[in-house]
Amino acid sequence: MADAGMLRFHVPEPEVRPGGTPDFSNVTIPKAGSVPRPEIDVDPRTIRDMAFSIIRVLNRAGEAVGPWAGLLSDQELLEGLRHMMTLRTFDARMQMAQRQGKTSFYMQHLGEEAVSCAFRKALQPGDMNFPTYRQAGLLIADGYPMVSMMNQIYSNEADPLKGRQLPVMYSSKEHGFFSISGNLATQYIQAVGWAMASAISNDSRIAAAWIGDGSTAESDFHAALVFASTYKAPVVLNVVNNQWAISTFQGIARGGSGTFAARGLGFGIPSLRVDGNDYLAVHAVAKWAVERARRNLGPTLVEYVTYRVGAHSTSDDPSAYRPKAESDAWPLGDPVIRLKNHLIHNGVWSEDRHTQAEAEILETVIAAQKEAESHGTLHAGGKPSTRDMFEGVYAEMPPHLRRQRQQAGV
Ligand SMILES: Cc1ncc(C[n+]2csc(CCOP(=O)(O)OP(=O)(O)O)c2C)c(N)n1
Ligand SMILES: [Mg+2]
Repeated sequence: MADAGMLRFHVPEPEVRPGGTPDFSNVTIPKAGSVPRPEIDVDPRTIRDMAFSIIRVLNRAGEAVGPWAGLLSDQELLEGLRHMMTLRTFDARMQMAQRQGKTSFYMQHLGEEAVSCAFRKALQPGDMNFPTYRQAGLLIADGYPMVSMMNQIYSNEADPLKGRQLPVMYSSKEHGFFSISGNLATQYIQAVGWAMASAISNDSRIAAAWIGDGSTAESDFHAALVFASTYKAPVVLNVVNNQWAISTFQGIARGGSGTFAARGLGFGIPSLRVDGNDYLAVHAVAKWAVERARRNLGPTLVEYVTYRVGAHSTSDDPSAYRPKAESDAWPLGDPVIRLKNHLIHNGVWSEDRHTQAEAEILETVIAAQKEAESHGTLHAGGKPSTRDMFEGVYAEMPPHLRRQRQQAGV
């Protein structure tokens, strides 16, 4: 009681700072296969503890174990591995292209590839994602052309978005990928609204909302949960906890709730945590949540526990705020290596085939890059036409825009 009368301001601090030894001993990792798989119409009140555990399928020996295993064939898993490897190679090439001045900006997915690649395979055509900038795997795993993604990154003459969006802010209605907004969390509430509209019109399509750990501090996140809970919107509420929000550690946005998944409990929303570096676990949990939405059972909140291995973006230097070797100490491993080891364990893959696949994928990505660069890069070659600036906003161009277009002489 010595402090009575003197208030102290509390600011959560990360365990370790640059120069220190990485320490994740506070992250409790349940054994693979140990978390039960409830029926999809389970009473949310009976599974509250799932918001504090981690659903895992792949164990250290590369085996798929427990009640969430067994949904995907070896063929589907091989395809999943290829998607994650493609995203990783795509990232490496585009990161390099930014350093070469071919684009102004890029954001990598290193370490988080399983989240978006595996989630996409749980959806049906017509379902709509409201992604952040760190879910390009949704497009890769759905077969969206890499050339189109690169054209967007280069803002060249073939950019489907005609230079109007920041690089990596793709958009494709056909591939269920809503235009990305740089204003974080705004799309969470839009996803819920889209899902409500789908239910109102007795459609069968569901929505997937996406947000990072840091952005859950925005009020839009909480407003979205109110609407999703009240109207039982057919939506999967995804929170990607990659431990960092640029230089801010996840403890700031999480506050006192213990986990991000626990945020859903106050809204009566079933809330699960899953090993975000385990392709099989991500897919199985996504399937469970998608099925609930499709069967009118309402929203599910899913927290993906993962780690952002790379910098936040090409404008960031993580050595200023976290130990360099922190990603090596991350206890959930690397999603590509874990799925590779599982497929080797299943006898359908080998180190040699993996090396060969890496070379093939690199060749494919480089070919796409060459094609994209033939349409221009940031400072060279073709650009979107100035005329495009006036198009695509109004169904009928208002007179003032027509006048401005004439003045521009295009
Ligand atoms: C409303 C809003 N506030 C701040 C920013 C600047 N900003 C861009 S990314 C970012 C960090 C987001 O972290 P998180 O939500 O954890 O996603 P991650 O980058 O880790 O995937 C911030 C603060 C923004 N774009 N929009
Ligand atoms: Mg984050």
